[in-house]
Parts: sequence; C-alpha cells; structure tokens
Amino acid sequence: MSKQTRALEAIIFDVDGTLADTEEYHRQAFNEAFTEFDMGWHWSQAEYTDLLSISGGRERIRAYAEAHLQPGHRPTALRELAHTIHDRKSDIYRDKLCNGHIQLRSGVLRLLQQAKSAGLHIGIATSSSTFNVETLLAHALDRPLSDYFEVVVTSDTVIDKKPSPAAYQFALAEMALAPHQCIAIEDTANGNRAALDSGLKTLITTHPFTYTHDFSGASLVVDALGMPEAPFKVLAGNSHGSRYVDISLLDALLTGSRQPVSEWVDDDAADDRLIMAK
Ligand code: XBP
Repeated sequence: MSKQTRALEAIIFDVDGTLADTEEYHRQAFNEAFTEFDMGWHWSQAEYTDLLSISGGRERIRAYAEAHLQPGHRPTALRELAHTIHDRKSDIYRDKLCNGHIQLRSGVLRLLQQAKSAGLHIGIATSSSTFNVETLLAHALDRPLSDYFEVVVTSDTVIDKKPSPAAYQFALAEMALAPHQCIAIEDTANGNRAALDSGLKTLITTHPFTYTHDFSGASLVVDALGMPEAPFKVLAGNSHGSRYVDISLLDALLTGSRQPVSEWVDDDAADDRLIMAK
C-alpha cells in the first residue's frame, strides 16, 4: 500500500457537551441564579434542550426575558439584567465544577493524548468564557490546559457566538492552517453550522440535550468518541469501519479513505519522496 500524506493537521474541539457533559451543571446554575434574583423562572431539562438552540448563556437569558417579562422593558434594561444574572450564574457554575466531579466525556482524553503524540495542532472554539474553560479543564484534565491546547478561542476572544463562524476562523488563523487540514468536534447544530461555514468538516458527538438537533453536513455523527472497550454508536455518516474515534478515522473523514497512522508521512517527507522519484 503506498504511503499516503495525511490530511489531518489539527483538531478543534467545542467545549460544553463535547469535551465534558457540562450542560446539566450550566442548567442548574442558571436556575439557582434565577432563584437568587427572585425571577420566578425555572428551566426544566426539556426547556433547556430548546434553549440550547441559542449559543451563549447571556444571550439565552436575554431571549427568555424578552419572551417572559412584562412588555415595556427597555432593551438596555434587559441587556443589563441578563448580564447581571449571567455573571452570578457563571460564579455558581464554576463553584459546581470545583466542588463536583466533572469528567471528560468518553474517549476525549485518549484522543487528546493520541493527537498530541502525533504532533497535531489542538484547539478550542467555544461560546463560553475563558474562565469557565480554564476552571473546567483544571479539574478534568490530567495536565495543564496548555500541554494540549495551543489555541483557546472563547466568548472573550470573539464577540459573535455560534453559529457565527468567527470562533473557528480565529482558531484557524491562530494556527495558520487551512480549513481542509482541520476537523471540528461539536455537539450542537449551532456548533456544526459554525464549523461548516468556516470550511471545516465536522464530527458530532451527541448527548441527551442535543441528539435531536439537525446535524446536516456533518461527516459523522456518533454518541461519543468511544473507547476500544466501549465503542461508539454511529447515528449518521461513514465510520470507515472504526469502533471509536482516533486520528486515523478523523483523517479518513478528510480524505475519504482510512490509512493506519503508521502509514502516515508528513508533507515534508512526502515532498522529499516525490523529488527522489523524479
Ligand atoms: C455552549 C454554550 C454556552 C453554555 C453556557 O458553548 O452555548 O453558552 O451553554 O455557558 P459551546 P455560558 O458549545 O460553544 O462550548 O453561560 O458561559 O455561555
């Protein structure tokens, strides 16, 4: 089998619902903040499932307030109210991360370690805040965040939230890579859209809050990255005979055919081989 130049140079991860199942922590934090502010609001899991169609907690609160407060509130007042409640919600969320036992989703640490060993670029593109990401990964990762992620794009980096492609475009620019060299791993329709509109192919890992989302255009939809001893369930797309997500499968999603990682050569070696062949 001729050696094949690998296409995959980077993996860009979403955070909430992708690296870890954090959305239930977020939902509880929203509700505790609503109680503290005596808003009379409570987001059930079913309601939160719908609300996850809005990226960004502050935007989620403001949209809900516009629909549930008595009319006549000035837009600036609604914006300030959402901002104040969201700041308190974020403090409560981070306390939950610090006092809970949040873990990375199945297969995430295995894939991070494999990608790092293979010299791939690894990035993050999220609609949540840098502080939230740092708090989550300080408690869920086995090493400092910077040991894995060379780029972390958050709501503090770019203003526009998903489905805007801004976060992925910023991450690509920071890594100086072209979209065709990267793949995004996401969990929501907005995240899938944001990555696709950035020119990236996408792998979706679903969970109860978002499995009903429209993932049109995704290369593969599975219920988790999976492990050799706990394979994923394929919900849509071509898994190329894989039972769990590894860098060889991610490369196959970019190239259309699977090559064992041992068959990979990097671009420089491939160029040298081509020169020799002339
Ligand atoms: C998920 C979001 C966030 C979280 C809540 O971001 O949309 O809004 O639900 O976090 P992503 P905040 O999927 O891009 O990681 O309250 O900090 O927004």
